[in-house]
Amino acid sequence: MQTNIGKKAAGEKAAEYIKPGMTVGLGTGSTAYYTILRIGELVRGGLDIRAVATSAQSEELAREQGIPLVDFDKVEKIDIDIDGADEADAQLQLIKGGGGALLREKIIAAASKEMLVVIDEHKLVKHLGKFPLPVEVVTFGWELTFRQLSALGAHPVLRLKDNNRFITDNGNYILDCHYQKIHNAPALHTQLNNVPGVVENGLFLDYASRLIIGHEDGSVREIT
Ligand code: ABF
Repeated sequence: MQTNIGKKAAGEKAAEYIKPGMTVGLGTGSTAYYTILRIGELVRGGLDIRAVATSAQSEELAREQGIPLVDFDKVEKIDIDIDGADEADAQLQLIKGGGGALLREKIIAAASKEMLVVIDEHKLVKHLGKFPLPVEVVTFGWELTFRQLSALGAHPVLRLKDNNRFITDNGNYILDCHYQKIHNAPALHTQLNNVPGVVENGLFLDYASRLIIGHEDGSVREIT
């Protein structure tokens, strides 16, 4: 994978917030990838932490790096969750789920005292919505769910992978909804999650406590 300097800078910076004894949420995606590599270095250097992964992909990477993992059901609270995003605005509102892990990511984020979001500069937007909003739906009756989302103006598209239906770690489908611009994210979040068959959507509203933005020159700035 070609190194994205901004993602690497942001991902590694986030690891500086981890303290000994913490329980850490490990995000999914190509920016959180650098965080996990850095945490692996710190653990091998003696940092005593334990981690919960937001996806099978991140769990595998963490194991390879020697990061101690714990089952989420054995965890009371996560101290810091570090994850990527597909879009973020200056109010730290996010669209996530481009990697298909949004359900576990949101569960982990909700269980965390702090959520650090690591992005490169291209993810910072004025208005959410240009990136299609991922919506996770159960496979049972998904066509009806699709039609109901269409009737709400969501312009859903069933996500495919290698010409097959993409299946999440939880055995569900993803419908990517094309809004172009989201005007009232809280209202949309409620509307989507009230549609029978919808499990969760990729709007992460009021979860993030810190946005770490990496630039192509390797510099990093933060919004809290
Ligand atoms: C993950 O990070 C997903 O929710 C999101 O799709 C992904 C995208 O970020 P990156 O550009 O870092 O791969 O949390």
